[in-house]
Amino acid sequence: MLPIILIARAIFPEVIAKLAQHFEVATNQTDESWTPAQLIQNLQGTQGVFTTGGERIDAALLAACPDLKICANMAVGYNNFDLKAMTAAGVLATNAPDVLTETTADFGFALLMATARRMAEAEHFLRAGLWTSWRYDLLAGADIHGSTLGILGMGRIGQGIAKRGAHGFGMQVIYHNRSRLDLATERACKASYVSKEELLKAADHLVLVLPYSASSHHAIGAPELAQMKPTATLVNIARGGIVDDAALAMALRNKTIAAAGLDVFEGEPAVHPDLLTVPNVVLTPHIASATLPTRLAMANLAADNLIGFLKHGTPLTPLNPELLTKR
Ligand code: 8YV
Repeated sequence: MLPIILIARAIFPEVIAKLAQHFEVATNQTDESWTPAQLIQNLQGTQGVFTTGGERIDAALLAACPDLKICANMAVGYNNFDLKAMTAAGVLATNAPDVLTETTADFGFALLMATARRMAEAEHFLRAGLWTSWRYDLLAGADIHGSTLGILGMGRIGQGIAKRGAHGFGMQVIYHNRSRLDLATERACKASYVSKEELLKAADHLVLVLPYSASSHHAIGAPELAQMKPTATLVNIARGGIVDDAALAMALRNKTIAAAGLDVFEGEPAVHPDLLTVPNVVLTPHIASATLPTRLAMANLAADNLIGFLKHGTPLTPLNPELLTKR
């Protein structure tokens, strides 16, 4: 009998077809997010689940799904997984790193540029028919070339953004991270390690690329925003909850900082109503990894993790590999 797997949201038909060569595949035909209870119900009797980043896998779910052996996330971030509970329950977790690094770094840089150069505001202005004459400071923004790029969270995507800034735009790059990078990586990124306080004070453009956890919750709130330059740009492509969105909306309204670009939100897809009413913020619906080739590569990696583990015991990108040695 083939192992049974569940794909929790709609994904590429060719990836479903690939999985169907190895498993009995159940899918979420409606593509609506299931409630935890619905997810548990649909997981009964399944050995593997293909998750897309929004499905919470925690101790309660694991206790209710005793057949589950692997959860394969189609995302590099895995804050939807309670990894400790999964490891305790003997359930393997995998994510989808690397394949999205450059695409996501492209988007982070694009969002930085759109934000600093006020592109969304300018387009709304034009569409509203407000462009009636030239003015010396019309929608004037901040320079990117030659400015100081700050990066909070210097993993693969952070490094990709640093390289774009340093090599493409002559930016001075500073970063803060849980641990300092080795010298060769710092050199390749032309990046200098600074304290978080120094980063907040010195960055002209601050990009957040750190993982979400209890310790990064509201890493940027009112006290941190107050330390930034009034001319600064803040970009969040990491996770909702890293920024205190209510405090940010107030800081944007009061011009504590000049502008923000946000791809992720606390409680998304809901967006804090105050952010919708401030003009100096560019808002996008969590699309930093969204190019078709990259999303396909992410889906294939999640699928290959399911196949690798359930068929051969060798997943490609395990998050709790200690379970493999115990098998
Ligand atoms: C995903 C992401 O699209 O990989 C991540 O961590 O944030 C995005 O690339 C999102 O998690 C939904 O799958």
